[in-house]
Amino acid sequence: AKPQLAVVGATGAVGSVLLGILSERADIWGEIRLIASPRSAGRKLTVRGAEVEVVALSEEAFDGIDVAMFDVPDEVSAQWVPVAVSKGAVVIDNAGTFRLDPDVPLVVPEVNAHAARVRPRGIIASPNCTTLSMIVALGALHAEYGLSELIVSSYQAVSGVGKAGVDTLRAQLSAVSGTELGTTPGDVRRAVGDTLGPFPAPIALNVVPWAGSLQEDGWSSEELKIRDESRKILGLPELPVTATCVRVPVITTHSLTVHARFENEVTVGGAHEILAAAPGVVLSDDPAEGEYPTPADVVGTDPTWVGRVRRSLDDPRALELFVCGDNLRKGAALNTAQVGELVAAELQG
Ligand code: 2RA
Repeated sequence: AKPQLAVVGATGAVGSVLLGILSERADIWGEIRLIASPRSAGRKLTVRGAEVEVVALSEEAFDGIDVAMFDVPDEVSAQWVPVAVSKGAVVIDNAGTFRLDPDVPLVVPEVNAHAARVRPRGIIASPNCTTLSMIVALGALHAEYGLSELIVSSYQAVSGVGKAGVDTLRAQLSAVSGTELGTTPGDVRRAVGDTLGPFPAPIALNVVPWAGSLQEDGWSSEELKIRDESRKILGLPELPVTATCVRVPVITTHSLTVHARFENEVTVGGAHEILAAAPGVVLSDDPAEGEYPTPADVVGTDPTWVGRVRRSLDDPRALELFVCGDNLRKGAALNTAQVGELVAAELQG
């Protein structure tokens, strides 16, 4: 029999994208049960072309479920993932709660699919969207050249903080459009007034060097996630990683500049070959023709897009890259769906 799937957080930003992805991909699931907070119970959502009624999160909601995909805040995941596991489900969790637990594999199918089979707690974690937006390309380069250091800067879209982020950018854009703002200190800030929403500074006509919460010594949670998660996924616990995370006025699709240093000398031609052949990666790198990825072109697509591949001028072992990935698709929902497919194949095999 086909495995029974539950989607927990079906009505959220990532949940909605996940229902679309489950409808597009091979139909490997028996029932797809939609679960959300009691306040969303009773709503009807479309999945695989049919309307399905959302049920409230409860212990009974997991009856008969083989695989549960969670797209909920950390505290909801901490409370309910163990419940789903106790009811016999394998959980694929998108929250930060279990990602660094040594008994929970952190899986990106193109990079470390093998890790999904060893899950002592019955949980598989899916990485943060910023890590996911670059790691498929880096995994391919690492497999060939051996990664020895990573320095990245992110250019993160506002949908990374959910609907409030998107609503805030849209409201601020209408407050500044058709004006002469952006020419004197504070003029944009005054125009957007108290509509900063989830951001610490105006996000329209601006870039903000901050994403996530404040951690020790001035680092942001988002920067530490890139470091910790990349190390775990690549199996390089000592890898030197430095990240600076920046929010930009883009709705969806995170971008990163990457300085990647390797054990061995690299060439642009070699890197092009590896990236062009890597599953889940699209190489778009012809600057003479104005060809490189941008969020406006990448949004809504599945792969990790890579361009601006250069060998570092002062280091024959290092590459510079520009990478874009849709933070709601590969950055969240798609990776969850792909991990689910690995588990389903295993349960049926
Ligand atoms: C962000 N990566 O973009 C985060 C969401 N987990 O804010």
